[in-house]
Amino acid sequence: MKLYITPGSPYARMARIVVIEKGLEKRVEVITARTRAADSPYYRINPSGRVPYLIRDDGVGMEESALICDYLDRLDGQPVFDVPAGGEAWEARRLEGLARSLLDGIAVWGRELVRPENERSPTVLLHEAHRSERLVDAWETEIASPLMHGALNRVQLTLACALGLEARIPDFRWRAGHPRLREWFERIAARPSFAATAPPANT
Ligand SMILES: N[C@@H](CCC(=O)N[C@@H](CS)C(=O)NCC(=O)O)C(=O)O
Repeated sequence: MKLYITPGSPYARMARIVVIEKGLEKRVEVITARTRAADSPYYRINPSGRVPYLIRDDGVGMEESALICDYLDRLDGQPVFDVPAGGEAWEARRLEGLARSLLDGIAVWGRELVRPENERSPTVLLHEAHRSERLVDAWETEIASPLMHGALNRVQLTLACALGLEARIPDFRWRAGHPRLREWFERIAARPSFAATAPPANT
């Protein structure tokens, strides 16, 4: 299988972490794609031009981090990233939505910052900065949920990849005033799979 990524993408990072956590390094070749470039050869592989993108053993390609993570997690028939079923499933999905919301907002913020300075929108930058502040405040409380502790699951994976974008966005300084979230993040960030996939600073 082939997994197309970029080193700075938090969505691709989720899939890369699953590859490592599930010991799939020999089965999944990780390839750096050239995104956001006119006429990139990658567009002939994935028409959307986005990462992550997984080309399965049967040659079929698919995008969307959640789908790819689920697929990789299920290859051995023993998924570990699943959240509980039954009544707790709603709580898990609620928290997953909250983590996704932070991730999506910060991704928009980061995308704005890679544009040439004269093309950046101060309105978008401010909007996303404020959104992230509100969501990080909410997470300082929500992090107490039992779902955010114990075995790594896809809600934790999403939130950790969102918070990890501090490496690429200098103004995303979420740690101050959020001691519980900081402690939680540092525990997750110490895992070899997170350390091996840390995003480079935005240059
Ligand atoms: N909803 C998608 C988002 C993927 C996404 O936005 N990837 C960005 C990198 S963080 C990308 O490939 N951007 C390149 C482009 O927009 O052309 C997912 O969860 O996989």
